[in-house]
Amino acid sequence: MERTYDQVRIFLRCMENIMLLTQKQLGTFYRDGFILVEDLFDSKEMTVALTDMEQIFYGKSYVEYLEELDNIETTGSVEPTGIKAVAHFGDTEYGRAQFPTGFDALDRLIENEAYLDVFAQCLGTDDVSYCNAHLFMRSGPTDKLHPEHPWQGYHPDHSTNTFLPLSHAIGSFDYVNSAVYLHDVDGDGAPMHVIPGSHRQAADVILRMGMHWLDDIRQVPEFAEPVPTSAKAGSALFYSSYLIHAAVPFENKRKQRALWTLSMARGDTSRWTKLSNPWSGPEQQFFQPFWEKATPRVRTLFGWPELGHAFYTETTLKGISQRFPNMDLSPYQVQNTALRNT
Ligand SMILES: O=C(O)CCC(=O)C(=O)O
Ligand SMILES: [Fe+2]
Repeated sequence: MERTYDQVRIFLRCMENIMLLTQKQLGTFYRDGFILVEDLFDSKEMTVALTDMEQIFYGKSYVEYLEELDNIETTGSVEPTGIKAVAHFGDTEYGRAQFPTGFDALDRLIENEAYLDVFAQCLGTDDVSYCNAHLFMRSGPTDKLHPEHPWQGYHPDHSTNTFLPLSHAIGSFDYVNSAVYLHDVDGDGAPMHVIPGSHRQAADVILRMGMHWLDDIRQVPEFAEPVPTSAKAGSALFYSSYLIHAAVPFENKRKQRALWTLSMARGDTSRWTKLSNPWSGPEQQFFQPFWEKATPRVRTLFGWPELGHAFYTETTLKGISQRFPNMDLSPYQVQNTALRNT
């Protein structure tokens, strides 16, 4: 019911505001699992934001950083001089990459109404919940984020914000990631590569391959060809947290790639979809065995969907047992069967 009401309201807003996605664009987002939307942000705004982002990552402008690098290389000895790698998205010696950074030109990007409207459209609801945002810098001269071969490094980003596995229920249990382009990202500037439609295939492929980071997409014949997400400054990319994608190397190593990124979920999944949960990172070694033994009621205290929740299906239960091999999942199965029989 609620979803239908949301859709009608979004449709009405669509008629008032041309910045919103058309039904056709929204269809593309559902079909492909991603969409690039141009001109959501003003180019002057992007330039100011980029200047601040460069300060945070380099302590100076990128042009000055490159000049310094060139000087090191020409005045250095015969042996290549070691240069410090620039961080991708962690905090740096010059500033904070995690939201809020303390720089208005970066932090206030989240207040763009058209951007938030498109986010709500992609999520299919106005009940939108913040997961995390951060600055994502890739710096050509020192970048090592990409895998060695073009068939490697493919993965979904889903686990950044949840301890639960992927499901088939796209539009309910995935969330939406977004990147705002602070400058043009051309083909030679390491645009992220995405596999159109893979958000629908990901749950099964990950179960079949038994891993979240796929070693070799050539072993997944059902995948479409990866495509680059090149776009102009002021554009934003929106993609499902189930979409399979990878980093590629810079063809032009003098370029940088500066993105402002934000992930948001549907409010009704927000208890188990948000960043910095105590169950990830070093805490996981304690939470995993604890949850494996806990009752479903206690798991729910920590955000797990309650018994009988539509999240629990054959696919997600298999995914849960991959992550929590010692968990007795029979209560979830029994409940599901009981529900199906009523
Ligand atoms: O930067 C890219 O192009 C992709 C990186 C990525 O997928 C990740 O860090 O999760
Ligand atoms: Fe990723």
